[in-house]
Amino acid sequence: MSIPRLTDAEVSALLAAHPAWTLRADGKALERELRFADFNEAFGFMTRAALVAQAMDHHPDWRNVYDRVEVALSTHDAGGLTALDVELARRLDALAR
Ligand code: H2B
Repeated sequence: MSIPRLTDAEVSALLAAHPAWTLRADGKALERELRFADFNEAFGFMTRAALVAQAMDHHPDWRNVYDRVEVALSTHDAGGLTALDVELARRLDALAR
C-alpha cells in the first residue's frame, strides 16, 4: 500500500513554505545541500538524521563530501513526492538549525 503523491499545487505550496529545498529536474524529489563546519559536524547531522529517518521508516538519498551533505527526498514506493518527504524535510531543517 502506498501513500498518494502530492498534487502540483501541493508541491508549489511546499516549495514556498520550505525555501531551502528545490525540486529536482524530474519533479520527483526535493533536494537540499547543507554545509557544516567540518566532517564531524556533517556526520553528526547525518547520524541524528538517520535516527529520525529510521523512526519514520522513510529514508533520504544522500551523499557526504567532507563538510557537505547533499540530500534528496522522494518516496520510492510512490514514485515521487508525498507527505512523508515534506515531514522528513521539516525534521531535517530542524536538525540543521
Ligand atoms: N524511504 C523512502 N524514501 N521511500 C520509500 O518508499 C521507503 C523508504 N520505503 N524507506 C520504505 C523504507 C519501505 O521500503 C519499507 C519496507 O517500509
